[in-house]
Amino acid sequence: KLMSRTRHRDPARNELVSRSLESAQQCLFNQDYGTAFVHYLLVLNLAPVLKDFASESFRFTLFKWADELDSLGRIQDLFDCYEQALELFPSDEVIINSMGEHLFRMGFRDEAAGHFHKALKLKPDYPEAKENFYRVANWLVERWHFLMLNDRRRNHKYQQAIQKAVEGGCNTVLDIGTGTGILGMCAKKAGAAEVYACELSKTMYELACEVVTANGMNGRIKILHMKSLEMEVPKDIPKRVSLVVTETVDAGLFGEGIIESLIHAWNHLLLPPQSTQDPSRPPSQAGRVIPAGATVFGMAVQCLEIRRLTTAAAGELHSPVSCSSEDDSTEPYTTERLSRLPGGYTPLTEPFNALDIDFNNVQELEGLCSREVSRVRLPVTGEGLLDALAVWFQLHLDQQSSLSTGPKEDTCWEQAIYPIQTPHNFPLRPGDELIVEISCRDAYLRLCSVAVARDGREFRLDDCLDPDIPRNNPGPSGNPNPSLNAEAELCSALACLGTEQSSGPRDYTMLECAEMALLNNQPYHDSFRRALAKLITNLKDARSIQGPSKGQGLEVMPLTDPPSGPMDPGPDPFYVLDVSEGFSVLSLMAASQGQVKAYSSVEKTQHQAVLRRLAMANGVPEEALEFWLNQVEDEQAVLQRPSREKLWSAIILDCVETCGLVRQKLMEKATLARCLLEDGGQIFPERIVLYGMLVESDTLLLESAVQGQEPTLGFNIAPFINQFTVPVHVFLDLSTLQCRHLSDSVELFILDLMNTNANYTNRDVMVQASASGRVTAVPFWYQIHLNEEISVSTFNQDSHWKQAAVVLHQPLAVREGDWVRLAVTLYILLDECISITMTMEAVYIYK
Ligand code: 44T
Repeated sequence: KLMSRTRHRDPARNELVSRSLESAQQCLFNQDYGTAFVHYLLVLNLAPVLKDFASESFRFTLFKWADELDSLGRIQDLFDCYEQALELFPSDEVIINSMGEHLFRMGFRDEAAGHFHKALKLKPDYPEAKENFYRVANWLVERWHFLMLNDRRRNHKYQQAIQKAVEGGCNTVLDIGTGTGILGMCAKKAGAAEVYACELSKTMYELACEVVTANGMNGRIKILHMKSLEMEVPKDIPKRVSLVVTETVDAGLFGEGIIESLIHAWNHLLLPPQSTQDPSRPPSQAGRVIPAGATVFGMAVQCLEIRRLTTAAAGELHSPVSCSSEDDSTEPYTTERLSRLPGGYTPLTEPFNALDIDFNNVQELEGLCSREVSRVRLPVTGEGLLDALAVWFQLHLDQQSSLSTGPKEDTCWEQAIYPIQTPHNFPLRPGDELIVEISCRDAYLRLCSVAVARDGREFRLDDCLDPDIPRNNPGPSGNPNPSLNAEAELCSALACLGTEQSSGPRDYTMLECAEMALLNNQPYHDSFRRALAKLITNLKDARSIQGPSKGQGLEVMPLTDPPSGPMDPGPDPFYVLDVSEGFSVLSLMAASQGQVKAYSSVEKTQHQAVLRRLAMANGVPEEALEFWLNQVEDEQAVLQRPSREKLWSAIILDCVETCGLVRQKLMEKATLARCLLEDGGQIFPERIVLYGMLVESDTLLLESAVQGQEPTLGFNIAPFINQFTVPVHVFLDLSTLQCRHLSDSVELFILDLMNTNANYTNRDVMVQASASGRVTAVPFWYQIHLNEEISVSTFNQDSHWKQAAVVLHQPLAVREGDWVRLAVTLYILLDECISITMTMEAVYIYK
C-alpha cells in the first residue's frame, strides 16, 4: 500500500525505499535511534512523497537521537542532524523550535531566539515556541527600544534637528546604530539625497530592513549589518557623508562606545568639519554630527537603596560596580531611575558640571582619554552619608535644541550611579566640601569621591582608619545595634577580619548588586535559621527516641573523614544541602547552627570565597561547610553518589529568581530532592503561593510595546517592533511602580513542593475590582513557606527579589465591584524538564 503511494517507476529504488523504511521502523522499535534516523533520512530523500506519512516518526526519532547526542557531548553531530532534518522539512516549526531549545541550552541565546521567532512566525499559536520566545525576546530586542519609541518629545527633537540639518544642505547622511531605522528615515523624509544606516545587532538590522520596506523606502536607504567601526569608504559607502546622526548613548553617555565611533567616523566616514579659517565651505561639503555635543552632570546623594545594593554592613564585601582606578574589569556604574528608587534619595550637593564634550571636534574626542584627571570641590548642601554620585547628561542635538536625562526630567532615561568606593562612615554636612576626581579611561567616564574638606582639613575617603573620622555606621538595615542583627553581625565580624587580614584597602570580595541585596536580606535569613533550627530540634528528638545508637546508614557511608577540631565529634551531624543555583548564604546559616554539616552547590569561585570568608569571620569551623561541586567533579565521587541517598536532613532550593519568576525546573528538582531526604527530613521551602492584583499602569505599557494607533513620527514602526512584545515583565519594583491598585491582592496559585504530582497547570481565579479603571497588568509575587509556620514574602522592603507582572494584550475597563476572571496558566514545558512561567490567557468580567 505504501509503495503505491511512492508512485515511483524504478523498482530497485522502490525496493530500497521500502526496505529502509522497514529498517527505520525496526530500529525505532529497538530504540536504536541513531540508525533509525539514518534510515529515515534515506527514505525521505529518495521518496519525498512519504514525508506526510513519516513525519511524526521522523521527528520522534530525531528528538530522541538528538538527546542522546547531547548527553554524549556530540554537539556538532547534533546540529548536523537538525540541519539534515531541516533540509527535508524546512518549515517544520516543531523541529525549528526544538533546535532552538538545544541552542539555548548550549548558551547560543541569540541563535536560539531566532529559531523560536521563526517557529512562531510559521505557526503563531504554537504554545511551546511562544513560551520559549518570551523567555528570550529580551535578548533580541532590549526593552528600552519601546520606551524610546514611546518618548514623543525625544523623537520630535531628533526629527527637527535632522530636518534642519538636511534642509541646511547636509544631504548625505549616515545613521550609526539605527535600531528600527527611525533616524535614517527622518533624514530621507527631510530630503537627503543619500542615506546609509548601520546596525550591530542582527535582529535589529532585520527589523530595520522590514520597517524601511514597509515605509516605502526600500532601496532608498542602504542598511548595513555591521559596527560603524568596521565601515570603510568606498567599500561600504561610496563616499564620505556630510552628516552622522546617532543615539548610541547609554545612561552613562559613553557606555555604547560613542567616543570611539565618532573618532572613527571623523577619520574615515565624515567629510572634514566646517573650519573656522574657511567658513565659506557649503554644508554639503562639510561634515557634522547630530548630536553636536553633551554636558555631563553629577550630584552626590545619600540613598539607602543604593547602599543596600552595593555594600554589606561594614562595606567589606563590595559589589563589582566600581570605578576603582586599579580595576578595569568592572563597570564603573549601574543604572537606576533616581525618581523611582524605593525610599528615595537625599541630594548632598547641587548638580555639578562634570564634563563638556564637543562631538564635532575630533581633536577634543581624541584627547578625552589623555585628559588630566580633574578635581572639583563641591560645596556640601545636605546632611547625610555619601552613598553614590549620580550622573546624567544633556545631549545637545544642535545649537538650539537639547535633551536631558536628568532625574527631575519626565523622560524614559535612567541615571548612571557611581557607588562610593570605600567603606566609610562619614556623615557629610553643609559647610563641608566634597572633592571628586573626574577622568576618562578606556572611553568610560570615571567619577570618584576622594576626600572631604572640613574646617580646613582634608579627610581621604579611602582611608577608614583616620582616627579623626567619626564612625557610626548604622549598616544597611539602619539598625543601630548590630548585635541584634544577625546579618550585620556576620558582616561586622567580617569587617574586623578585613581590617586585620586584608593586604590593603582594595582587597575586596566582589558581589553583584542583586547578590549584595540578597546578603542584606535579613528577614529571609532569620526565617530560614528559625525554620532549620526547628527541624533540627525535631530530628534530635526523633534520634533520642531511637536511642543513642548512631543513625543507620550514616556511619557506613561517611562523606569525608570524621570531623575534628572545634566541631563536636560526638553525635552524628545533620547533613544539609543547598542546591541554590545562584549565590546563597543559606548553607552557611545551616553550618553555623552546630552539629550540622552543610554542603553548598555554589559554583563561582568568588561566591565560594565570600562564603569561606563569612564562615571564618563567624567562627564556623571549616569542615562544617563544603562545596558540593568540588566534590562531584571527580568521576569517583559521582559514582558513589547513590550510596548517599536518604542522607540529607534538609535540602534547600532557591525557588524564585531575583527577577520575580519561578526558577526553571523547580518541580523536577523538588521531586529529586524529596527522594534524597532521610526520614523526617525536609525540603526548604515546602510550598510557595503566588499572589497578584489588578493594576492600572501606563508605565508598564510604555515598556512593553509601542503604544497608540498613531504612526511614530509619521512612520509605520509599531507593528514590527511589537512582534517582540512579551506578556511577562520581570525585575519590577512594585513598591515604586507608578500604578493604581484596582483590587486587593489575591491568591493565584499554589505550588506544593512536597507533592509535585498534586500540582495543576490551569486555574481560574475570580477577582473583584475595588476601584474603577483600566486593568493593564497583573503584578505577581510569592509567599515562600519554609514550613507550616514560617514564611517569607518576595514583595517586601528588605527583599532582594523583584516582582514580575503579566501585561494584558488589551486593557480591560472595570467598574468598582465588577468581577474579573483570571485564567492563570503555569506552563510546564520541555517534557522532562519542568519549567514554569505564568501567563494569563484571558480576562472576562461578570457583572
Ligand atoms: N539604553 C538606554 C541605551 N549600536 C540606548 O545595537 C533609555 C536603557 C536605556 N551599531 C532604560 C532606559 C534607557 N555601530 O541597536 C543599538 C545598538 C546599535 C551600533 C553600529 C555602532 N558603533 C553601534 C553602537 C551601538 O545602536 C543601537 C542603539 S544604542 C542606544 C543605546 C531609553 N534602559
